[in-house]
Parts: sequence; structure tokens; C-alpha cells
Amino acid sequence: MSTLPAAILSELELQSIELPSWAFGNSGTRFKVFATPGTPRDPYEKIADAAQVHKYTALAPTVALHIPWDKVDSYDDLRTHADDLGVSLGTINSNTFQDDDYKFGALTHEDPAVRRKAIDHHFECIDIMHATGSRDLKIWLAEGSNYPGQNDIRARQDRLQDSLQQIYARLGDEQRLVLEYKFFEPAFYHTDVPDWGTSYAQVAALGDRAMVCLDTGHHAPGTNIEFIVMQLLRLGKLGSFDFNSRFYADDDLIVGAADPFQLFRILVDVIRGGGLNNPDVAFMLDKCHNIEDKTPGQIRSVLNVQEMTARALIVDQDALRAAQVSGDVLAANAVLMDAFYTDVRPALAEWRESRGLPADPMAAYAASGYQEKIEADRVGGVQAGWGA
Ligand code: RM4
Ligand code: MN
Repeated sequence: MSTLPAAILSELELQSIELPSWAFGNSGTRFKVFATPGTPRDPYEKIADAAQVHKYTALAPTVALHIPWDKVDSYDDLRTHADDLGVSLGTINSNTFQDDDYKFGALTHEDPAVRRKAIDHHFECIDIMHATGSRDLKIWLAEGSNYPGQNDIRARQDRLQDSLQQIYARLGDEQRLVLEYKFFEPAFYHTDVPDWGTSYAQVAALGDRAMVCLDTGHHAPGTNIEFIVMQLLRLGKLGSFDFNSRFYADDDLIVGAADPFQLFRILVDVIRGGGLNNPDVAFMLDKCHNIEDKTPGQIRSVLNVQEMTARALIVDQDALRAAQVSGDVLAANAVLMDAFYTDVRPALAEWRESRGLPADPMAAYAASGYQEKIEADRVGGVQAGWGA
């Protein structure tokens, strides 16, 4: 395919993918965190690196922050810094997984004083959202238990709902809460928000501005993620994506690296359900770059999303529908596979150039000298937030 139809290009032009500030910090496994030269030393430098991704791709105009990792003295100042670099501040992520008080839970804790502390942390996040101009508060909870009998798992659901009610009530009229699920880890027996159904049940009881966040790495192997996408869009409750990829567990690898076909299938159902370029459905990355350079890792991830979106957009919907209606199983499958196997990369490169962007953003970043400069300038870059 040498060119893409104009209608598809105008969809692609609207696409925006939020970057996670923590992808630019050092991260690793529980065995070792390898330091990467040039790693940002503070939130300002993380935003500067994120702005590079946007500069070469025009795909990533916003950056998500994690609190307390990205706490600063003045959010007005951070906001101006982002504006000056051509990006804005996005989703605020709360963090109740690194404090000794939260060993047995935060929003679900038996002790009202610990729950109060966790709710107050979310109030602080909402205050920050007002200063940063952020719309979404994203909550991922590291809560659960390791042994049968350890906890009253039903009472924990009730306490969770009560805590979320308090947080939801505090939101501004234009703000939303998105509740992310994950089936295991750090708890190994039960997790308080393990799946989309639980997240849905919890947010549905809150109101219209509470939605589900789907992290593509947070399912058991073999889960049909596009089915969940379809269902949440159908219910009007898909608030956001955390895109990444996984071979085994919550690997947080580059989007589309482990299973490009799965990414394609997800995007096909996003488009089918009206979720593409729909402000209600935020596209975000949730990634860690443990061994590769971080900024090019992010560039690769957003390009993979763009490429797979283009392939999903070229599915011949009329032919697909006709094959489905006539019960032609093989023809229907062939329509989908034709789109998946279409190499859109040359057409996208040409289109980028026509918009004044580099045909190959990876090569343009590598040639820019930015990576060498940050490696020389920045000494003592920090971890994303894990460990010391
Ligand atoms: C969690 C979850 C959250 C992210 C943290 C860093 O596993 O996916 O989205 O905020 O990791
Ligand atoms: Mn996530």
C-alpha cells in the first residue's frame, strides 16, 4: 500500500497517546534495577524527555504524573515548563503501594485511620489535578491477601466502595476517576480489584464520571482482551487504556512487542465501538524500560500503536459485514487478516514527511544528539519510584 485514504489519515492525525512520566525513570525487576545513563533527575527532566517523543511523532501531547514520585513545589511552574516544551500535564496517578501503613491495604484497610490516610492522599491528588489542569485521577490498588482466611474479602469490597464514594464526591465537575484492575501481584491469593467486572461494579455504583481503566498487561494468559474492550465500550464505561505488552505477567514491555496481533484485535474493537479519538477513552502507555533506552523505547511504543491503528482502520468493514451475515467464516477471517498483514509503514513514513515530521522518528531521535547530551549532562538519575 503506497498511500492511505484521506479519511484514515485524518483519523490518524487526531490520535493522541499519553506518556507515563515513570517510563523515563530507571526501573527494573525485584532482582536488579540497572541504571541507564541520561536518566532524568526530577519531574522537569522527565517532561523534557517526553516532549522529545512528541516532537518526533506528533503523537504524545500529554504526560501522566505519579504522586508522590512527581511531587514538585509548584505545579504552576511544572505546567508552564510543559507548555514551553509543547506538551501538557495529563492524568494524575495515585500511589498507595509504597507506605508501611498500607501493608494490609489502603482503601480497603480494616483500620479507619489507615483508610483515612489513603483517602486523604487521593484528596491531595485531586488538589494537584486542579493545579495541573488534569482531568483524570487514575487509581490502581496493590491490595489483597496472600492466604485464604487472611481477610474478610466481602467486607473489603464494602470498604473499598465507601472509600471510592468519598474520593468521587471530592472530584470537580469536569474531573473523572478511572479504576484500574489487575488479577494478581503484589497479593497472590486474592486481589481487591482483580478484573474488569469488579472495577465495573465499583465504578458503576459511583456515577457517570467513574470509569474503568484497562491495562493490557493485567490479565491472565489467554484472556480475550478485545472482548473486554467491546463490553466496556458497549456499557459506556471504558475510560482509559494503559498500553504495554507482556509475555508472562505484568511485563510492561514495549506496546505491540509481545503480541502485535493482539494489539491489532484490540484496536479493531476500539474502532468498532467508537472508542478511537473519543475523548471519553484516553489512550495512555504504562511502560517500563528496564534494559533499553527510555525515550526511544517510548517512541517505538507510540509508533506501534499508530501503525496498528492504521491497520485496524483499513479493515474492509463492508466486506467483513457481508461475510458475517452470509455465515462465510473463512471470508470474514480473511478480511481481518488482509488488513493485519498490510504493511502500512511506508505509507505512514510518507505521510509523516508530508506533515513536516521525520519519516523515521527513531532515526531522527538517534541523529539529534539529544541522547548523548542528556547522558553527559545528567548524573545520578533516579528510579521511577521503586526501591531506594
Ligand atoms: C501498576 C499499574 C499502574 C501504574 C503502576 C506504576 O502496576 O499498572 O497503572 O501506575 O504500576
Ligand atoms: Mn497500569
